[in-house]
Amino acid sequence: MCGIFAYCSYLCEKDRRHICEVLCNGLARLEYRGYDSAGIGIDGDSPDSPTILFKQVGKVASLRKLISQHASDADQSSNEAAASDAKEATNVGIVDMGKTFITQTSMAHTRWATHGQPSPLNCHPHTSDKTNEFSLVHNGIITNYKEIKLVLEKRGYTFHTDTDTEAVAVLCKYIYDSQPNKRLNFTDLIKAVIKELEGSFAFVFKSQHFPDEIVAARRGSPLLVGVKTDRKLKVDFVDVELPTADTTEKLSNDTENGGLLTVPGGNAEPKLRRSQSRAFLSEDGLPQPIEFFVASDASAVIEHTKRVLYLEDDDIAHISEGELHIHRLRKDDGLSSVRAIETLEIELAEIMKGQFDHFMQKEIYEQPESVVNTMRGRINFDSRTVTLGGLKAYLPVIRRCRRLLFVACGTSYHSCIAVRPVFEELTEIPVAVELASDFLDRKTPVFRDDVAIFVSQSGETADTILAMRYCLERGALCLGVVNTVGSTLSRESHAGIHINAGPEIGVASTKAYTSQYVALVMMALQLSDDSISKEERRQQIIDGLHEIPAQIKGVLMMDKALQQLAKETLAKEKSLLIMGRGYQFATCLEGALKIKEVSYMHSEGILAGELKHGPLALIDEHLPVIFIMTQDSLYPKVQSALAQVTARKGQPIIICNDDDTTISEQYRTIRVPLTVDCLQGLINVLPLQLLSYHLAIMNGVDVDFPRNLAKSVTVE
Ligand code: G6Q
Ligand code: GLU
Repeated sequence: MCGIFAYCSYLCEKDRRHICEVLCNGLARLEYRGYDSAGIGIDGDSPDSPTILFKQVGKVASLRKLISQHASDADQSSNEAAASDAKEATNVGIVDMGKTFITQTSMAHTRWATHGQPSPLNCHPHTSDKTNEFSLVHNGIITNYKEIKLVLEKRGYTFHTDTDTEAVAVLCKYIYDSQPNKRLNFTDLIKAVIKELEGSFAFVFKSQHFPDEIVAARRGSPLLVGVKTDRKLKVDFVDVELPTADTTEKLSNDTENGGLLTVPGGNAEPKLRRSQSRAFLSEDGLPQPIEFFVASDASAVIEHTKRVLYLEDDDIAHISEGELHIHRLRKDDGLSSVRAIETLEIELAEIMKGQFDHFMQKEIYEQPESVVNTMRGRINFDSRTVTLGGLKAYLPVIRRCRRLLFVACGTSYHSCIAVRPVFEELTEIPVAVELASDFLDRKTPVFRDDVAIFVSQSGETADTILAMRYCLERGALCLGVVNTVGSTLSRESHAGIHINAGPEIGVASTKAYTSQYVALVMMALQLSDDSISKEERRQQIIDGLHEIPAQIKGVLMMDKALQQLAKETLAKEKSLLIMGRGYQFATCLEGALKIKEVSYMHSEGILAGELKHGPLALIDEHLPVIFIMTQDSLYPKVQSALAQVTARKGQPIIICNDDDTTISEQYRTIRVPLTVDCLQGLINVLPLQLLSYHLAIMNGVDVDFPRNLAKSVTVE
């Protein structure tokens, strides 16, 4: 769901070309989050000249082209092209890319449209007016934007785009214009703006009235701040500066004004300023060169710095004069009074494609390593013990709980379905698996003796976060199983585990699925390590996990054969059924989702036990069906389902074990190694991941940027 990137440099001389390069590179790292259009906003030639905007539909490459066409040293033809640009693509003609800035603030955005078609006009940054008094980039949805627009239109303000975001830009101007003595500082102005907003957001604001400053704010969408300086920071945290009065009330609706917003008197500075951001004070007290990078996630920052600070909901970050200040809307909301400056553990190489053509391909191939990383330090294969540090303190509570409630979306939901049987078997606790959106729609009853487990690769999925907050309010113990360190889910849950799969950039989740699967199996093993009756089964599963990385490697060597199979049997098809049952039902759902989301071919995962209850009507000699028929206690039942399909001239492709001799030669098979029944899904999903990848390529799909999707759905 969209990418935000802002770059502030203080006392570091940078030319415009470098600034644009940093912004576009930052966007390129975030492109997997949303990519129907992109834009940047940079300083004009003088402090009071309008912010320069470049906005373009398509991916970041199209934006780079637009910028280069406007560069002062561009060739004549491209300058002519620049001159003919639609006016909304940029507000300038030719730009001197050689101009340098000692201090500057700039912003960038890659969009996943929610309100208003992708177009240069609807692209961010959005502005308050033609002179760009206020400009901003936004991630999320402002749910009360229509009411705000209506009020502002009554006050004579005009709008030019179809987006919700523009209402916030104009609201900035309205509040600035309306304050009696223009004394609001930038932070207080943005506080006044945010108090009027409903919905989810991450913002970065810039203004002509506050040159060389930016304000960033978040509620429900992630934002972090990277810090780059040659100096050692005095302390590794930033104090949170609390307001003197509680400023949470919305602006009163002034009835004399016909129910329009009224504006606070505007205390230029909060009476009590907690500190001067001790982290950025230099030894000699003199200002020091420093750079800040505000981004939706760490992948945009890692090439510049590993020192980052994660903003919490309702934090307002103000960057000015080489300092970062963190403010809050509310006086005492129980959050920590400091924000730690942490050190990122990811490496730049982890967010590069390396020798692979796509991130999805790279991440499929990373799975032998990523599952090892998930188990590293947590499973001792000699003593056959499992230790999940993040859960240790909560094991007794979890073992006594009334119900284990798994809540997730998409692929993460499938990983919960995959482990439901083994959780029930090993813990003997009732297990419910819920899709976050439906769980909230139903207002599902939740109790204090429930344990809710939220599984999310990004840790930022709005539906899953809202479900967790729903459970937190009802007193359930809330655990997170997350891949992204520092994400909202990992920070707001009581405890949990990181799956340590490394950054997953491809929109279609692959290595996160197998790592979530492994992490959840480890959780079930840990919860049952007090049960003598389960000991033998636990050891069988732990021994099975030990072999999984090598077995995954073996299946990946079938890639070429699977590519051929895709080409010969599926490439031209319009629909595909994937059938299985028991432990393999999740595999069917996950395989179908992969094929849908990257190859755009309709695909449906079907519980083989349901075949006779309707889906059998679909079967004929034309419709391709993949059967998952690996060895487990349900093999005979899947066999009878297969017989029903072949009796109706179905032409199944069968995923079976290497040594299975019962399969008739007339059917195509995909042979995979045998492992423990509850782990077999880790192996069986791989051919489906590879098939979906190859089908997508054959269909000419941009695999890492499938249409209409984004990597992290941070809106409901
Ligand atoms: C699957 C997609 C998508 C994803 C969900 C949940 O390939 O990436 O279905 O699994 O949107 O995302 P999180 O796991 O980040 O919550
Ligand atoms: N709702 C805003 C828009 O549609 C922001 C979308 C996004 O997060 O990219 O422009």
